[in-house]
Order: sequence, then structure tokens, then C-alpha cells
Amino acid sequence: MVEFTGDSSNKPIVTANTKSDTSVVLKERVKVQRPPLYGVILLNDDYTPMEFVVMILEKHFNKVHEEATQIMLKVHTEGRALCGIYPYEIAETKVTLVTQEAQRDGHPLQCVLERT
Ligand code: TYC
Repeated sequence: MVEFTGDSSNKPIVTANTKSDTSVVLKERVKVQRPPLYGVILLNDDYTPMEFVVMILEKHFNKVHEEATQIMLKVHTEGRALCGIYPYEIAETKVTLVTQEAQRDGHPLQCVLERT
């Protein structure tokens, strides 16, 4: 009979059965690894209009107007705030799109990645 310890070592506990022949059947346990996650952080500056930042939070981070306003004000008063947490490629794309949109409108808004 084979049981598993249940811990992360994945070691089987092997015990002889009552008959003379002892059989061991190892069940395969596939270890799944979750992808590392990254936070997207907005940084404060003195020039980007508050309404623009709120619009960015609604459009790129799926925030409703109220939450977007709260996050914008947190950036404004504390210097930075977390906007969302994503796998690397999604986080990186958000940084690129937000930065491009700000530059298109002539705003210095900065957005950075942070490993969680
Ligand atoms: N500090 C800016 C202002 O007073 C507003 C602002 C908020 C800018 C958040 C950037 O990420 C930011 N107009």
C-alpha cells in the first residue's frame, strides 16, 4: 500500500500488505508552479492632471470612478500607490500602454513594475 505524507516532499509511505507479495504503485504528483506576480505602481508628479490619472485607472486597471479617485489621491498624497497585480507580461504591457498614453497627451506620468 502506498500513501503520501501529504507534505510538500511528495514522499510516499510504503507499507507491506498482508499477502506475501508487496506491490508499490507510485502515483505521479505533478508540481504546479504559479507564475510570479508583479505590482503595477503609479508615481506622483506635479504636472499630470488628476482627471487624466483617474481616466487611466478606469481604462487600464478596470477601476470604477470612486476607487480610481481614491487611488489617484493616494498617489498624490503619498507619492505612489498600487494599481494592480498581474503576471509579468501583462504588468509590463500595462506600464508600456500607460506611459505611451501619458506621453501622447504630454504628461510626465510614470508607472513602474514591482515584484510582489
Ligand atoms: N500630483 C498631480 C497634481 O497635483 C496629480 C497626480 C496624481 C499626478 C497621481 C500623478 O500618479 C499621479 N495634478
